[in-house]
Amino acid sequence: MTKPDILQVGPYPEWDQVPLEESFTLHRYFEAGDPDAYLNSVGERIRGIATRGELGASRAMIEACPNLEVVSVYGVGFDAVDLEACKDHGIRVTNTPDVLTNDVADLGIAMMLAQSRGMVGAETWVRDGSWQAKGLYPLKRRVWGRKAGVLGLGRIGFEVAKRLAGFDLDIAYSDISEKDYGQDWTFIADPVELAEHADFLFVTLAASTQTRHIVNRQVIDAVGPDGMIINISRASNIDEAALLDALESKRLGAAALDVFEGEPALNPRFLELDNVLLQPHHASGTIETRKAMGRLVRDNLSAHFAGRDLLTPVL
Ligand code: 8YV
Repeated sequence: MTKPDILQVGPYPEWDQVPLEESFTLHRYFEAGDPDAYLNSVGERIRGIATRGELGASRAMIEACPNLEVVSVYGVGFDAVDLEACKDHGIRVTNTPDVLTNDVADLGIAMMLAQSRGMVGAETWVRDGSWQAKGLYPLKRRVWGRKAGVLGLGRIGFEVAKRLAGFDLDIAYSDISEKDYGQDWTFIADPVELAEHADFLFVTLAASTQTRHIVNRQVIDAVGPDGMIINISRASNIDEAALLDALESKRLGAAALDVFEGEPALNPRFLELDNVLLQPHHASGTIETRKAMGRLVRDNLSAHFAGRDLLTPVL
């Protein structure tokens, strides 16, 4: 049986690459010197696209593949896939929910702790001899017992809130509607009011055109000079220019960010700031989770081409 032709948009670890190649003929878009010319040359043959959350698939890419049937995303976020284009052409879309939820929540909590307690600076303080030369490291802010706001109580937001409860934080959340999880968490629909409540505002919503810049200047100012914004979702959920202004002027106390507009390039203004913790979009970046994500990408593709139900369909 001939293997279905798959356009591979970004690299995967070897443990995914090998089994993918056993089942499919892969066309490595990410290695093409001239991506448009490459797409023109292979487009006709492509029946599936294997992509990653942050890379997605544009309308131009989708429409360059007239025989495309399915897009399989290595990631829970599918905001970078042009879903309208997929609907227009009857193309299925899958993602990798659930398997990454706990790791993403863990990193959000770790970022809050690291930034609030100044762990990165404290590590440098030890390594560069400042401890011996200058004495005690400057005091930082407590985490336990303070107030948290979770913007988006989906799978990841829920796991973040569960963990925050372990630190005795007073937890409020915002979502489209109140959730009945039997927890003692306060529902505050309005993001500005949620931010007023929060010392730590976690941004955990799935990104879409509706959520673009939901964390705007007003929300940022409501978190305030004593507060911190932690983003483990997508950069587009925050007005990044407003965030930078607020961090620079200290109208916002701190931020801990795993995602950036235009990543992996990022606005150089971030690099000048001492009140921000920067992470390279690796909230799901553990060996265990990435293996589970890779398997789900393959299993969805295999299910589709075998005519079985998709495991985790988006469309
Ligand atoms: C991944 C992600 O870092 O799940 C998502 O939506 O953005 C992340 O888990 C990414 O997809 C890996 O390339």
